[in-house]
Amino acid sequence: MTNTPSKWVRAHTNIALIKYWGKENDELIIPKNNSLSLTLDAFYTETRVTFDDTLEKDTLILDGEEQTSSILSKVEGVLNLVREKAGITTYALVESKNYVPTAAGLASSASGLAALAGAASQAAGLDLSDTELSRLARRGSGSASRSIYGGFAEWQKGTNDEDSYAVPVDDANWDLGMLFIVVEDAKKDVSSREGMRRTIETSPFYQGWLDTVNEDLKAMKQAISNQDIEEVGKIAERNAMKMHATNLGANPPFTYWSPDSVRAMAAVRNLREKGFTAYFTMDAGPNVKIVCKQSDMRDIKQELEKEFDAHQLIEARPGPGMTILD
Ligand code: 2P0
Repeated sequence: MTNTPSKWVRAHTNIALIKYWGKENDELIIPKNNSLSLTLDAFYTETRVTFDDTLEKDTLILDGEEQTSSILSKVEGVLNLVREKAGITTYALVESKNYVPTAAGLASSASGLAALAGAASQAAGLDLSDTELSRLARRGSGSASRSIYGGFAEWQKGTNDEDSYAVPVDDANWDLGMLFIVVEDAKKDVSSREGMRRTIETSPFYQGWLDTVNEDLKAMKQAISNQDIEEVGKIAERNAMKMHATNLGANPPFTYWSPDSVRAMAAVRNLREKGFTAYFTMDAGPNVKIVCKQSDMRDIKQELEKEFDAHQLIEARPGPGMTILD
């Protein structure tokens, strides 16, 4: 089993419509609240892993370049869990390719850590269930737990390492799309890890988030079962705004919004005035993602091209769960 590469494993990124914001347990990555996401077709990572007894350290090659940053420590965390479970003592070579439209700045730990969980467990000869894969991916990055599944997935927070994992909710095989407005970020980043931690510790608004997120989740699941895109978008937008409001209340305060993010949000409101079903969500960065109808995406793009460059606009549709490639 060792010294033989795994097959390539592909996992797609996901965007949360009910956000994960805050950890109950930092080490195990147990979240404070359940979250719910849509896995997308447009962005994904392919990874293979080789446990190799000639290596002197874990090595991550991403798009042809060796990585040494925080992403390597997340990768090592997942590799350690796999080694422990399989009784392997050698280091691993992790080869990864990110399929993200050029210049989009959308590299995602969700697809990366989910693909790693699949490839590393396979390289180690472990035959894990989807639930076990979701738990393993979660230990690399919380949002990765949801990328095991296609369509809508809910990460059920649970209370410990065993019962905190994602479950599939709906395959999203309906007229739903997501249009990305990719905007420039001039500011220095606050990582989502640091942002969550600071918000929990210092923001008086964080309790308001916790007090209301379950209502949003319940309403979102109802809207999904009704295939009601208008309602899905409305709930996603207000949930995202609440998450971002907690950050403004932190000490020191911070925001992921750039001036162009605000311009993009105004453009989405403008789309609504023109009669489109269009709502936005935002994550730990300045890009704005529009929840809309797939069948409207072309027209919406045309409208937005009056204000943004065509290369800033990227179309995405619901995507599949993790797959092993032949
Ligand atoms: C989400 N985000 O639900 C939320 C919304 C960003 C904003 O999950 O610390 O990279 O590795 O568990 O998963 C980004 O955080 O954080 C994220 P860790 P992760 O998608």
